[in-house]
Amino acid sequence: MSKIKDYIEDTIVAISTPIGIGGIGIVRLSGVDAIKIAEKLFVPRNKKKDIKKIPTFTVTLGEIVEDGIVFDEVLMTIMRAPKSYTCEDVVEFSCHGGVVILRTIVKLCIKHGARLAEPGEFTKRAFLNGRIDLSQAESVAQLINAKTVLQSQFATKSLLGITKKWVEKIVTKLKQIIADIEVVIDYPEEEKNINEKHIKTETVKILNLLNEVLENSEKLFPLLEGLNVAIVGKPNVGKSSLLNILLSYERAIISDIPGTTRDTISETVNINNISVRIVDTAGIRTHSQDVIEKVGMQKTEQAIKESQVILFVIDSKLGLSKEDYQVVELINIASKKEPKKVIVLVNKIDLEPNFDLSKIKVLNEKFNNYTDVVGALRISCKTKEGIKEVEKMITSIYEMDNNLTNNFFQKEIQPNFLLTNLRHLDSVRKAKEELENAIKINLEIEPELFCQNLTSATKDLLKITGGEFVEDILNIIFSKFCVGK
Ligand SMILES: Nc1nc2c(ncn2[C@@H]2O[C@H](COP(=O)(O)OP(=O)(O)OP(=O)(O)O)[C@@H](O)[C@H]2O)c(=O)[nH]1
Ligand SMILES: [Mg+2]
Repeated sequence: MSKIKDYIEDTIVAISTPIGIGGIGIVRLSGVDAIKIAEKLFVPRNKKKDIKKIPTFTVTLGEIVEDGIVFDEVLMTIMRAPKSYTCEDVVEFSCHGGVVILRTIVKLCIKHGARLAEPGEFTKRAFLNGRIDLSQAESVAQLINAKTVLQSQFATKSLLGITKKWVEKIVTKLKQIIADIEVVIDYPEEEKNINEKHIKTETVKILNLLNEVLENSEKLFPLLEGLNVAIVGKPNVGKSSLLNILLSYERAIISDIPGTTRDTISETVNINNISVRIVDTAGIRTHSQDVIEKVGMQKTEQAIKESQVILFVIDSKLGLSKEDYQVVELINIASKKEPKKVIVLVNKIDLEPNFDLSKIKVLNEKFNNYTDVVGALRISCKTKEGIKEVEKMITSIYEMDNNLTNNFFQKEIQPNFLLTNLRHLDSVRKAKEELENAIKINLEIEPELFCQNLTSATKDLLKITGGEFVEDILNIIFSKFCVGK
């Protein structure tokens, strides 16, 4: 611990807002010298104000001045220890949001004794100083990186301590059982018997709690992670046009020249609360001799392999051709490794308003058993006809795959508590194994072994909150943060 203590004796500084141009940008200082450093840089507009005496959580207008040069007009917020984000003295300068000005103010802070913060170091200090546990610290990163409303909601719950409380509840129960057995082991002269039935029942109850959370989390985890969707088809059918519509902005180049898209383009978008990664691919024409086009084709194949859902785009004006069957072939090959759901989209329906979907029924016979054609839709990327239906079909596949009902997104049927962090899931799985082994033990014969298993389970669970922490784990966790958080 001494290493950690030394480590938090210095004062850190970083730009806490994204690097770029914005209305405001925030420079954050934290540590024992934060206020002393602020005094050297900041001149309050009201010259009579003494920075040392400014009350906590108040905002003061002033300027950043060095050697008589005014660098910016800023608002300074002081949050005094221990009631601050890091539990240390924190000073935040809300500056004008320009890269040069923010970097200059950071440099001035460093000149006056601060050190540039490492990624996640403010949150790490909040953890090391005991304000939050490790699960809460990790949920800060999850919240910042959330791509869907649902992801952010679960991250917020964890940030507010739901994971911490769940772990504490289970650990208390485990410790109670361990204590009950140890009393008998330590004081055999009292001739108390171990109530094996009671202890096993209580252990099974805990095991059930772990199983319930694991089951819910494993079922819903993919939902939070999102879905991979590939748009495939022969050249010029409107794949890139579809990508742009689903993203609501002009991401890919569109042209009437076949072979416009040569590389794969992927973007993540929120469709009905599900995080969907959409990959636009190069139009498939397997006979091409062009080297770049051949590489593009390999990338298309790869994109199909990595997706659960394929949007197979066809041109209504041209109808089915040899090239469409080549697309089917490629999907079939990829499906053997992992089954695919295919939605056939007949595009450019504005040009062929009477297109009858029964015309493409023949496709069904061409797909192999691993490929599930879930539906066919008539769409137009020009008039946007049918696009809402495409989105609905993607969502419904997802909900069916995950045994979810349409009501999932209504709060009342969401499980109250989920583990949305792989590290936490792993710890619970390990704890579960320990308990499963424990209940097989004959308590009369091997009470110590039973206690050992329960103690290991406790340690596994405490790794979630950092009650049992290893510095390596800390370094891995916080290195994934952005600087300034
Ligand atoms: N009329 C009409 N034209 C469309 C529609 N969708 C796409 N187009 C046109 O079709 C042409 C090809 O569109 P893209 O989106 O570039 O097609 P692509 O499948 O990505 O083509 P490649 O990248 O070459 O494989 C462009 O001129 C589009 O404007 C549609 O629904 N109706
Ligand atoms: Mg394209």
